[in-house]
Parts: sequence; C-alpha cells; structure tokens
Amino acid sequence: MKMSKGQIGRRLLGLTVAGMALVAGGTAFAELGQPAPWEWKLQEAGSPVMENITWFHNFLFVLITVITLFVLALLVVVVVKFNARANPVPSRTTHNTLIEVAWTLIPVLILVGIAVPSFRLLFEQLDIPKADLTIKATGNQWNWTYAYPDDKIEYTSIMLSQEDRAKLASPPPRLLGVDHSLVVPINKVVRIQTTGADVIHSFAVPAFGIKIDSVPGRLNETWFKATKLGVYYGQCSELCGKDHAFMPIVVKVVNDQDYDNWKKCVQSNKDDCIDAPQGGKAKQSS
Ligand SMILES: [Cu+2]
Repeated sequence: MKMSKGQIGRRLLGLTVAGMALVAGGTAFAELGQPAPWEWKLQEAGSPVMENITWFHNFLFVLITVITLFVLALLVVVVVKFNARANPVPSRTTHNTLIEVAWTLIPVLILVGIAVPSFRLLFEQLDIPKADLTIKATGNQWNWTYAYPDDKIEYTSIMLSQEDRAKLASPPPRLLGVDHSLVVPINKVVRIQTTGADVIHSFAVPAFGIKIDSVPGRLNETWFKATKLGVYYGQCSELCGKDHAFMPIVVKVVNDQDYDNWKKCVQSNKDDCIDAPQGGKAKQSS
C-alpha cells in the first residue's frame, strides 16, 4: 500500500502525540522515593540537597539550551548569508575589537554564573552540619549492614526474594524491597558513614541526592535531611560482583514518635517493627 505524503505526515504526528502522552502519563504516576516507568526527569526531591541539585540541573539545562540555539542560529546565518553563491566577493575584515572583547567576556561571565551555585552546592553536600544521628552503612557482598552506634542497634538488610515479595499485601517495587529497611526520623540531620567489608560498594539514594563510595579500609561520610515522610529506595551503585544488582537500599522516614517506638521495638528484639516490610506502615501525616 502506498501512502501519500499527507498520510505519512498524519501517521508521524499520531505517533509523536502517542509517544508524548506515554511519557507524560508515565511520569504522572511518579511516586516519591522510587523510579517510575518512562521517567525522564530526576526523582522528586526528598531533601534540601536534592532540591538544590534539581534546581542546578534545570538551571544548566536552560543555559545550555539557549547557548546551543544561539550557536545554531549563528551557523544558519553563516551558511545562508555567506555561502559562495550568495556572497561571491567576501569581505577581508579580520579584527573587530568590540566583538572580540564580547566573545571573551560573556563566556567568562557565564562560567562564573555557573561556578557560584556549583560551589555552593558542593559545599552544602560536603560540609556536614551537626548531625542528630549517625548511621554506619557497611556494604557486604551482597547486602547492607546498618548500625546505629549511639543506640546499640545493628542489623543486616537483605533483598526480598520474589516469593517473599509476592506474599506481601502491598509489595515493594521489584528488586527494591528488603527484609529490614533503614528507619530515620523526619527533619533530622542524618550522618551516613559508609565502608566496604570486602570490595567497593556505593551507598546511593537518588531522592536524597546522595551517592558515596563504600571503600574497604576507609570511612566515607555524607548526610541527608529527609523533609517528607515516606519510603525511599536506592541501590548499590558501584559494580561489586555477581549480585551487585540485588542489594537495594530502603529508607523509611517516620515522625519522631514512630522513630522512638521503633528503637524500643528493635532493642527488645521484636521481629515486626516498622523496618520490616509489613511491620506497620509509616504514617503519611506528621
Ligand atoms: Cu555493592
């Protein structure tokens, strides 16, 4: 069957609209703290650092788009206006002080404009504020051990098998659920200290904007302050061996009351505390 140009155009338009609807629809279902199908943006921010990362990302995106369009426009002007046919006798101009100063100064100013928020963000990430609690995350082949040294709590977090996941009333996303998640209070500065027990792992939670290598023999530090209640998912982000893809990180952000109850629950060796998948859902109001 031969299609006319109009038919091809209409089909292409239809496909484009369908594609855009898919992308928009997919991200419309995005949930806090976890990836979504067809997601093309950063995950929704769950900490002030991630809010700033998102802002900086959007700022750079606008800037590079404007620069790219400007350079493209200049190229088009050159191609159309100054090709051999349109402009058979080229001008022999070589210098123009104003333009030379401008094309040196303006890029410098743009780079300074990028450097200021960039360094501010870097310092915010690296300069750890006074911490309300410290958690040590040790990467093992292939799971995480979490310790709350001030509260004498330590346990290992292992990914749920497909069978265990299927038994749950509201199963976590595939390959992201664990038997015991991290539990942290809302609006508190959490210092994460991380190390590797065997090889290099990497502790990463996208919604908090943290990703830091867990290196054997070293103690790396990072921090986050969760500002929204909920469950946040991350993964080991350093190729660490055969089961690298199967050592997810789950952080439950709860209010202070639930956090205190959880500590008592864990310290008395109970098994159905809120770190367990069905051990009481983190409440959605503070
Ligand atoms: Cu790992």
